[in-house]
Amino acid sequence: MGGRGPDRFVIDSLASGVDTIRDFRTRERDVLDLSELITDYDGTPANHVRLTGSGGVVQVEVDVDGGGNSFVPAVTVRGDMGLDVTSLVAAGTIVLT
Ligand SMILES: [Ca+2]
Ligand SMILES: [Ca+2]
Repeated sequence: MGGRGPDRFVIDSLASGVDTIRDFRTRERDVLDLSELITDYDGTPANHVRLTGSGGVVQVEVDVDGGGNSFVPAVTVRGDMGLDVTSLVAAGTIVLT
């Protein structure tokens, strides 16, 4: 999954288990698109996405209806994404809408 240059990783279902994205590179403008999962965006990125982990392995959890009260695992991202949800959404690296 993913190669040199920009890749767009679209997560469109939570039903098929948690996949792993390898080689996610923000400097290549790789994008993680979660918009198909978000049913009711509440305007606050951190209410919809929680990033945990470190060392280049990030667990991505999603709260599809916002509020930050019902996170479920969505995908694991290996690479250089980091953990700053607000900045990643502002930069367009993580797409919620
Ligand atoms: Ca890439
Ligand atoms: Ca919720």
